[in-house]
Amino acid sequence: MPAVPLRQIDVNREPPRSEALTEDQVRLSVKNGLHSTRCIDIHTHLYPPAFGKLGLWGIDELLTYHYLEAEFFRSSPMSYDEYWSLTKKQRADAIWRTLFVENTPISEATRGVIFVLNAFNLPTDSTDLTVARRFFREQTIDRHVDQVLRMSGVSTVVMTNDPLDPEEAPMWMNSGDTTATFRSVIRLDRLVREWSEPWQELHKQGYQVVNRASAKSIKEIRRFLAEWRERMQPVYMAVSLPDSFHFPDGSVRGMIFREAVLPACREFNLPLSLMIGVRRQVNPKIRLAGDGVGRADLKSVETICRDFPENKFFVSVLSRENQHELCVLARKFNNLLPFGCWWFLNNPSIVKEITRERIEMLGMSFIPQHSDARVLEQLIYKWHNTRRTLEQVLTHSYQLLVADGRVVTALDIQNDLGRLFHSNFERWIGN
Ligand code: FIX
Ligand code: ZN
Repeated sequence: MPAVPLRQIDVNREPPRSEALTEDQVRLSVKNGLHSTRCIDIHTHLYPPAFGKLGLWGIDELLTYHYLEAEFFRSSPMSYDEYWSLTKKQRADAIWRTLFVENTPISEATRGVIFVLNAFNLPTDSTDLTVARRFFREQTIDRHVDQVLRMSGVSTVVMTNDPLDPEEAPMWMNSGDTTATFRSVIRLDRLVREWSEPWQELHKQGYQVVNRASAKSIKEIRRFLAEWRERMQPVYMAVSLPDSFHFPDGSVRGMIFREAVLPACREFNLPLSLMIGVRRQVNPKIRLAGDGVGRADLKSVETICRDFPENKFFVSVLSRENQHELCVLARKFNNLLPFGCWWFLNNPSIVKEITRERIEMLGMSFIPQHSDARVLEQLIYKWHNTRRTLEQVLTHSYQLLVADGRVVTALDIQNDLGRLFHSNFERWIGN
């Protein structure tokens, strides 16, 4: 069939929704669709204003983000100890001076701060932070949250909530309030990582557990999960796992997984998010910035998806080398939903590669990105960058389709973006 003829048309005019788009019109339609489709950010470390100081925002938090701290230590002669002895404000000043004044803010994370400052019409080439600090000081957090969500095109922020975190847990015990905009997730790292640590914390919360996966402990962990599910009303449960993760492996972690976590997820119809490949604290001296990456053996994911067909899984893997295998596994198991270009992968060059292979192998049956934002205003640059990369990748995919003889309409694009930005997730969590 001949390619659709390129009629002489006004490429700046988007045709009616159901009219065939030519290759030239596709980009405009993708661009408009991306900017008019608000997204659910399915994994962040953000909190609503009700959680007080747990919610990070403003220029000093933006600059002391652990991504920037890792880059700071590469360009500054300052020792780790000297940096950690500074106040938050002094650290932000040091990072601004080193990465933004003395050097060009050309990396993904430094350019992100520039984009945020520019989005608020703040100077991006000042030698100090006086003007920026005054601006953020003048903001009231509730209105500021609404404005940032609007600027980011984000409808819903999904949090990371740790029922064993000594700072966060009491907030849920007392009031803890999720809103339609901020949805909660039960994060299980402490529970499943090394059982020798958390069982005392569960004991403190009144659960009769012992330092082994006894039948009584498993029963009490189920009660713990049920009570925290009632308290938090999570949209899913989540756990990050090392590159060395294997299942089954005869460990206490494996027992807790099989006997407590997976049955609880089925009982409450909650997906389980597996985030695999992080090597925690490869350099403890740089604290949160000290985590690394390792290629995981995804045969464990294959086993879990096959052995627990009633469970639904979000899966994100941290190693670039695992991405293609994850796509193949998603083709084998329809209870596996790949999501995001996590952490060290959230760079345009890699996001482009990952998203293209996902479209080529999975169509639109995946979730392209999450921000992993730790500081509120990061949503602005992280989702700007995601939309910019998706515009290139999606335009190319639709243009190939048009060239190969299938009509593409604005409605097709709108439906596809709806899947990528929210309805794949909504369907998975049972909305
Ligand atoms: O395990 C996680 O949720 C990771 O995303 C974090 O530990 C990590 O520090 C991060 O924020 C990456 O973007
Ligand atoms: Zn995260």
